[in-house]
Amino acid sequence: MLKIWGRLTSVNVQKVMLAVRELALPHEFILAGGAHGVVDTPEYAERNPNRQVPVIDDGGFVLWESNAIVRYLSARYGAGSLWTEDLGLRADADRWMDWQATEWQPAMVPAFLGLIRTPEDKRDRAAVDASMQRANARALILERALQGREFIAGRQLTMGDIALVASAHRWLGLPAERPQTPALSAWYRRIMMRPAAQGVLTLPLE
Ligand SMILES: N[C@@H](CCC(=O)N[C@@H](CS)C(=O)NCC(=O)O)C(=O)O
Repeated sequence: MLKIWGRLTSVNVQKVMLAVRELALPHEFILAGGAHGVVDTPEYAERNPNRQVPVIDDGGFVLWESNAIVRYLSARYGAGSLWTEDLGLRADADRWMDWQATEWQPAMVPAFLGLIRTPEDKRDRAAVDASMQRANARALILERALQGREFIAGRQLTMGDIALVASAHRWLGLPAERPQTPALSAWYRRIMMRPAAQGVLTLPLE
Protein backbone atom coordinates (compact mmCIF):
# COMPACT_ATOMS: atom_id res chain seq x y z
CA MET A 1 0.00 0.00 0.00
CA LEU A 2 1.10 3.57 -0.67
CA LYS A 3 2.85 5.05 2.37
CA ILE A 4 3.22 8.78 3.00
CA TRP A 5 5.44 10.31 5.67
CA GLY A 6 4.62 13.82 6.80
CA ARG A 7 2.63 16.22 8.94
CA LEU A 8 -0.45 18.07 7.76
CA THR A 9 0.89 21.45 8.93
CA SER A 10 3.40 21.27 6.05
CA VAL A 11 2.31 22.94 2.83
CA ASN A 12 4.29 20.34 0.89
CA VAL A 13 2.60 17.43 2.64
CA GLN A 14 -0.79 19.06 2.07
CA LYS A 15 -0.19 18.94 -1.68
CA VAL A 16 0.53 15.23 -1.60
CA MET A 17 -2.47 14.47 0.60
CA LEU A 18 -4.77 16.50 -1.64
CA ALA A 19 -3.60 14.45 -4.63
CA VAL A 20 -3.95 11.17 -2.72
CA ARG A 21 -7.49 12.09 -1.64
CA GLU A 22 -8.57 13.39 -5.05
CA LEU A 23 -7.39 10.11 -6.55
CA ALA A 24 -9.01 8.11 -3.70
CA LEU A 25 -5.82 6.10 -3.21
CA PRO A 26 -5.70 3.62 -0.32
CA HIS A 27 -2.77 4.72 1.79
CA GLU A 28 -1.04 4.74 5.14
CA PHE A 29 -0.11 8.14 6.59
CA ILE A 30 2.88 8.08 8.95
CA LEU A 31 3.37 11.17 11.11
CA ALA A 32 6.86 12.60 10.59
CA GLY A 33 8.64 15.93 10.70
CA GLY A 34 8.44 18.85 13.14
CA ALA A 35 7.49 17.76 16.67
CA HIS A 36 6.88 14.19 15.40
CA GLY A 37 10.58 13.66 14.70
CA VAL A 38 11.25 10.49 12.67
CA VAL A 39 13.15 12.50 10.01
CA ASP A 40 16.31 12.28 12.17
CA THR A 41 16.48 8.49 12.05
CA PRO A 42 18.95 6.71 9.74
CA GLU A 43 16.06 4.75 8.16
CA TYR A 44 14.35 7.98 7.21
CA ALA A 45 17.57 9.46 5.79
CA GLU A 46 17.74 6.40 3.51
CA ARG A 47 14.36 7.42 2.11
CA ASN A 48 15.10 11.14 1.98
CA PRO A 49 18.66 12.37 2.58
CA ASN A 50 17.24 15.90 2.98
CA ARG A 51 15.49 14.67 6.15
CA GLN A 52 12.36 16.53 5.12
CA VAL A 53 8.71 15.68 4.55
CA PRO A 54 6.94 14.52 2.44
CA VAL A 55 8.24 11.18 1.22
CA ILE A 56 6.24 8.37 -0.33
CA ASP A 57 6.86 4.66 -0.78
CA ASP A 58 4.64 3.19 -3.47
CA GLY A 59 5.22 -0.55 -3.53
CA GLY A 60 8.96 -0.08 -3.02
CA PHE A 61 9.31 3.01 -5.21
CA VAL A 62 10.49 5.81 -2.91
CA LEU A 63 10.14 9.46 -3.92
CA TRP A 64 10.69 12.85 -2.27
CA GLU A 65 10.02 16.44 -3.52
CA SER A 66 6.36 17.28 -3.16
CA ASN A 67 5.65 18.43 -6.70
CA ALA A 68 7.49 15.44 -8.16
CA ILE A 69 5.30 13.24 -5.94
CA VAL A 70 2.13 15.01 -7.09
CA ARG A 71 3.22 14.57 -10.73
CA TYR A 72 4.04 10.89 -10.19
CA LEU A 73 0.73 10.09 -8.46
CA SER A 74 -1.19 12.04 -11.11
CA ALA A 75 0.58 10.29 -14.00
CA ARG A 76 0.28 6.86 -12.44
CA TYR A 77 -3.23 7.00 -11.02
CA GLY A 78 -4.89 10.10 -12.48
CA ALA A 79 -4.81 9.77 -16.28
CA GLY A 80 -7.62 11.90 -17.63
CA SER A 81 -8.18 13.71 -14.34
CA LEU A 82 -5.28 15.28 -12.40
CA TRP A 83 -3.01 14.17 -15.29
CA THR A 84 -4.73 15.71 -18.27
CA GLU A 85 -3.99 13.89 -21.56
CA ASP A 86 -3.90 17.18 -23.50
CA LEU A 87 -0.20 18.05 -23.79
CA GLY A 88 -0.77 21.80 -23.89
CA LEU A 89 -2.99 21.76 -20.81
CA ARG A 90 -0.56 19.45 -19.05
CA ALA A 91 2.34 21.80 -19.77
CA ASP A 92 0.20 24.63 -18.44
CA ALA A 93 -0.47 22.71 -15.20
CA ASP A 94 3.23 21.84 -15.00
CA ARG A 95 4.27 25.46 -15.48
CA TRP A 96 2.07 26.59 -12.57
CA MET A 97 3.50 23.84 -10.35
CA ASP A 98 7.01 25.13 -11.01
CA TRP A 99 5.83 28.69 -10.42
CA GLN A 100 4.26 27.66 -7.13
CA ALA A 101 7.48 26.04 -5.93
CA THR A 102 9.96 28.62 -7.19
CA GLU A 103 8.06 31.91 -7.09
CA TRP A 104 4.95 32.11 -4.94
CA GLN A 105 5.81 29.81 -2.05
CA PRO A 106 9.35 31.18 -1.47
CA ALA A 107 7.97 34.73 -1.60
CA MET A 108 5.60 34.09 1.30
CA VAL A 109 7.88 31.97 3.53
CA PRO A 110 9.28 34.86 5.65
CA ALA A 111 5.76 36.28 6.13
CA PHE A 112 4.45 32.84 7.15
CA LEU A 113 7.30 32.14 9.57
CA GLY A 114 7.13 35.65 11.03
CA LEU A 115 3.36 35.87 11.44
CA ILE A 116 2.51 32.28 12.35
CA ARG A 117 5.59 30.69 13.88
CA THR A 118 7.31 33.65 15.64
CA PRO A 119 6.08 35.40 18.80
CA GLU A 120 5.09 38.99 18.08
CA ASP A 121 7.93 40.52 20.16
CA LYS A 122 10.53 38.53 18.18
CA ARG A 123 9.05 39.27 14.76
CA ASP A 124 11.08 41.02 12.04
CA ARG A 125 8.30 43.32 10.83
CA ALA A 126 10.29 44.68 7.86
CA ALA A 127 11.04 41.14 6.61
CA VAL A 128 7.38 40.17 7.02
CA ASP A 129 6.18 43.24 5.10
CA ALA A 130 8.70 42.78 2.28
CA SER A 131 7.74 39.11 1.98
CA MET A 132 4.04 39.92 1.92
CA GLN A 133 4.59 42.51 -0.81
CA ARG A 134 6.39 39.92 -2.94
CA ALA A 135 3.71 37.29 -2.28
CA ASN A 136 0.91 39.75 -3.09
CA ALA A 137 2.53 40.71 -6.40
CA ARG A 138 2.75 37.02 -7.36
CA ALA A 139 -0.86 36.43 -6.27
CA LEU A 140 -2.02 39.10 -8.71
CA ILE A 141 -0.35 37.13 -11.52
CA LEU A 142 -2.40 34.07 -10.53
CA GLU A 143 -5.51 36.24 -10.18
CA ARG A 144 -5.18 37.33 -13.82
CA ALA A 145 -4.58 33.77 -14.99
CA LEU A 146 -7.72 32.52 -13.20
CA GLN A 147 -10.03 35.17 -14.60
CA GLY A 148 -12.66 33.44 -16.74
CA ARG A 149 -11.40 29.97 -15.81
CA GLU A 150 -12.76 27.33 -13.49
CA PHE A 151 -9.38 25.75 -12.86
CA ILE A 152 -5.82 26.74 -13.73
CA ALA A 153 -5.54 24.49 -16.79
CA GLY A 154 -9.08 24.71 -18.07
CA ARG A 155 -12.38 23.25 -16.99
CA GLN A 156 -11.23 20.44 -14.74
CA LEU A 157 -9.06 20.13 -11.68
CA THR A 158 -5.47 19.12 -12.52
CA MET A 159 -2.21 18.64 -10.64
CA GLY A 160 -1.56 22.35 -11.24
CA ASP A 161 -4.47 23.30 -8.99
CA ILE A 162 -3.28 20.86 -6.33
CA ALA A 163 0.08 22.59 -5.92
CA LEU A 164 -1.33 26.09 -6.21
CA VAL A 165 -4.18 25.70 -3.77
CA ALA A 166 -1.88 24.70 -0.91
CA SER A 167 -0.02 28.00 -1.34
CA ALA A 168 -3.28 29.89 -1.81
CA HIS A 169 -4.51 28.47 1.50
CA ARG A 170 -1.41 29.85 3.23
CA TRP A 171 -1.56 33.21 1.53
CA LEU A 172 -5.27 33.73 2.22
CA GLY A 173 -4.84 32.56 5.83
CA LEU A 174 -2.08 35.00 6.74
CA PRO A 175 -3.18 37.83 9.03
CA ALA A 176 -1.89 40.53 6.67
CA GLU A 177 -3.01 43.03 4.03
CA ARG A 178 -3.86 41.48 0.67
CA PRO A 179 -5.17 42.92 -2.59
CA GLN A 180 -8.67 41.97 -3.79
CA THR A 181 -8.46 38.73 -5.80
CA PRO A 182 -12.02 37.74 -6.75
CA ALA A 183 -11.12 35.10 -9.34
CA LEU A 184 -8.47 33.53 -7.12
CA SER A 185 -10.83 33.54 -4.13
CA ALA A 186 -13.68 31.94 -6.12
CA TRP A 187 -11.31 29.25 -7.45
CA TYR A 188 -9.99 28.63 -3.91
CA ARG A 189 -13.54 28.24 -2.53
CA ARG A 190 -14.40 25.86 -5.39
CA ILE A 191 -11.52 23.57 -4.39
CA MET A 192 -12.11 23.96 -0.64
CA MET A 193 -15.63 22.57 -1.12
CA ARG A 194 -14.30 19.32 -2.59
CA PRO A 195 -14.23 16.34 -0.19
CA ALA A 196 -10.46 15.96 -0.74
CA ALA A 197 -9.74 19.30 0.94
CA GLN A 198 -11.66 18.48 4.14
CA GLY A 199 -9.27 17.96 7.02
CA VAL A 200 -6.22 18.69 4.84
CA LEU A 201 -6.46 22.46 4.36
CA THR A 202 -7.49 23.70 7.81
CA LEU A 203 -7.49 27.04 9.62
CA PRO A 204 -6.03 28.69 11.58
CA LEU A 205 -2.63 28.22 10.02
CA GLU A 206 -0.07 26.64 12.31
N1 LIG B 1 11.26 21.04 -1.78
C1 LIG B 1 10.76 20.15 -0.76
C2 LIG B 1 10.69 20.93 0.54
C3 LIG B 1 10.29 20.04 1.69
C4 LIG B 1 10.25 20.84 2.98
O1 LIG B 1 10.74 21.97 3.07
N2 LIG B 1 9.66 20.22 4.01
C5 LIG B 1 9.59 20.86 5.29
C6 LIG B 1 8.12 21.02 5.71
S1 LIG B 1 7.24 22.07 4.59
C7 LIG B 1 10.26 19.97 6.32
O2 LIG B 1 10.42 18.78 6.11
N3 LIG B 1 10.69 20.56 7.45
C8 LIG B 1 11.33 19.82 8.49
C9 LIG B 1 10.38 19.05 9.35
O3 LIG B 1 9.15 19.12 9.17
O4 LIG B 1 10.86 18.36 10.26
C10 LIG B 1 9.38 19.61 -1.17
O5 LIG B 1 8.68 20.34 -1.88
O6 LIG B 1 9.04 18.48 -0.81
